Amino acid sequence: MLHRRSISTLIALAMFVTLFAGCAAKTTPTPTPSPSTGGNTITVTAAGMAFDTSAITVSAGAHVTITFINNDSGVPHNIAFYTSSSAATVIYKGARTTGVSTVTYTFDAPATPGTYFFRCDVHPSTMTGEFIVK
Ligand SMILES: [Cu+2]
Repeated sequence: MLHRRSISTLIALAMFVTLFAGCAAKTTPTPTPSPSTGGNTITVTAAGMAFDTSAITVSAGAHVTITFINNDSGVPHNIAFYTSSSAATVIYKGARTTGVSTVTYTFDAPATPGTYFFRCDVHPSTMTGEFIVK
């Protein structure tokens, strides 16, 4: 009698654990990747004469799509990518857009991983950042 009861208790416990585990698995949140790190579809905003990010990260050789939002009314901005901060060699130069406006830039990332450079060509001393290719 006691033996039979402990078996049914075990079964009930096993069912409870299975049910609980199933529930826990369902409610575990899936981590969503940050749009500005790792993804090849990126949104960058310019506002108050500044970019909202100091680093844009993409995969080597990836087809990159950047949605560029210029929230500075009446002010032209762009994003231009160069091999270094000397801005001598262009990787991709996004068209200037006067705010408030949104443009989409598409280009292929360098095939060689490294830390490159981006800036706004209109404000090259203040609006700059690292273009990281992994
Ligand atoms: Cu600018």
